[in-house]
Amino acid sequence: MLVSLVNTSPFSDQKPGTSGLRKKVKIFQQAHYLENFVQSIFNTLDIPKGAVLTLGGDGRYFNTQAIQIIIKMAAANGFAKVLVGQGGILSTPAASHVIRKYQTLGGVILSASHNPGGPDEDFGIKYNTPNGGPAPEKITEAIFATSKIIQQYKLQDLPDIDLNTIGLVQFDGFAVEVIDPVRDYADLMESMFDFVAIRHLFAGGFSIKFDGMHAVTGPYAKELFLNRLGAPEHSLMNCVVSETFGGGHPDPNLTYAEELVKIVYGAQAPDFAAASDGDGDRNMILGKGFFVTPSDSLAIIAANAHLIPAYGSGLSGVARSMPTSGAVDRVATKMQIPCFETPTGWKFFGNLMDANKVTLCGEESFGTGSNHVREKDGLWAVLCWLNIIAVKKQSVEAIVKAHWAEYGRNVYSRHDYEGIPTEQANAVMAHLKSQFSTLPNQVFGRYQVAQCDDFSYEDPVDGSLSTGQGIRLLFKCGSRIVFRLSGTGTEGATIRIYLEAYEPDTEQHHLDAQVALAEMIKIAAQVSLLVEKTGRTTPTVIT
Ligand code: VG1
Ligand code: CO
Repeated sequence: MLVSLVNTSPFSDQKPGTSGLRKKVKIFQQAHYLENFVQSIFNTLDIPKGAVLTLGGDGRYFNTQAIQIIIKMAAANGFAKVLVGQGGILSTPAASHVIRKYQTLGGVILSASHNPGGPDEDFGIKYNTPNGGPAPEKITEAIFATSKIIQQYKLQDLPDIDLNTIGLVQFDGFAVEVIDPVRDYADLMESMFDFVAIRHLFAGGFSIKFDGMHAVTGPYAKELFLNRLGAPEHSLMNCVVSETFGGGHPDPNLTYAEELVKIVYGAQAPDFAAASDGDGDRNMILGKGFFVTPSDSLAIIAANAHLIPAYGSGLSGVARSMPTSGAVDRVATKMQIPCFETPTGWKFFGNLMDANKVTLCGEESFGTGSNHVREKDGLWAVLCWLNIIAVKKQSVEAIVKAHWAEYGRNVYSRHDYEGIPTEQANAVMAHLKSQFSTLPNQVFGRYQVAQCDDFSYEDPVDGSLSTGQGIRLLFKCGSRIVFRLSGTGTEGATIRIYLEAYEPDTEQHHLDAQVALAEMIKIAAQVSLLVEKTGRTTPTVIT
């Protein structure tokens, strides 16, 4: 069946952001809206005979309705088969693995990641390429361009699929296979880590608490931590997937994972705690009364990777997004391996991993991963830490402090100002840009500006150029302030301010990051005029 769109599409002014298209559910529910985007994806693909599509999402509201529509569209667009996770579930890293393992023609992943879910909240959709990673800019641009001119979409007249029953459903020239969303992923994890050592660790009384935040990792955590590693049941919390994520904000940070943070800083604190986000690609790592910044976590995993069986033969290189702290750079220097600095967003790591230039990569926004898939991977990061702890037999805090003593500490914090009217946010960025030539050499207390610019990146593999990736204020001592507009929010604009100061002196390592960065925080306000232009005096989220 061909459905013609009247006039131009309802989607024509919406550009997909760094992680696909994220909008309110109500927008996705408009007539033809989802269909337009999906058809635009399919139109940009060359779909050969026999092509298979991976399909799944994080279980949020509208997930299963969207899946039924996409299955009918895949059939009409010439796919031979769709692999869909049972219940419509596939975490983002598990989807990436399924695409790679079964060599499908990419996949469609339904998620708005860490954004809330529900009838009045967010939905999202993205296409991942056959390497398992998010589509690069040239493909998302092509999808966007197509969505503006598209006149019709194709839909096959098929009955809805029973997504709850594992097995093959066959039609004339088309099939849907409902697969176990957990097994392949759990097998991959078991092949990479020393499960025997982690099992012993748990058997010896080492306690953990994993917070699934009512999102997609629940079933994965059950299989890994309870069934395969023998942890007691009370090691898990919020591990039943809910369409509204329990009414919460499934973002594993100190603000939104409040329930877990309270436990970790309370009398009953476990030895280790972690949380993951809506679609399972982010992670937050905590010890007893101790928070590990994602930038430090990346550096520490890199420094100890040789203790993990999958990385026993070493790392080819590492990469971090530009706003991520330089902690991992110091590890790379010592290990004499390359370190790449990319723009924000996982898609930039894919080319480096495909070309075998990097093994590990990460972002300050609670994303860490490796070349085992082409997405960041929350549970993988948790297993990295557990494997390292099982070998080193030290607490999380002791491991971090020993790392700082050896490499110095990159004191780091991110301040988010969410829901700012777009014009005000743009005014702040414009004001910063107007000072590119005047800020260099200016002195602010003990900090002198070396350089001020907008970050751009030339991909070392395909030579493609990405500009406008964040305003950098670089100081002569190596400290930095970065200003960026979020590309994933759905309400107004979000300004992110990233602050970093290098501290070699171990005497200072006990300091709280906000205290250690107080002077930088003032400089950020002074140069951006954020308070004057937005009326905001405090960030909505501090990490
Ligand atoms: C945020 C993070 C970024 C991350 C992106 C997707 O983007 O800052 O580091 O890659 O979310 O994460 P932005 O543009 O809002 O700063 V998620 O867990 O989709 O998958
Ligand atoms: Co996510």
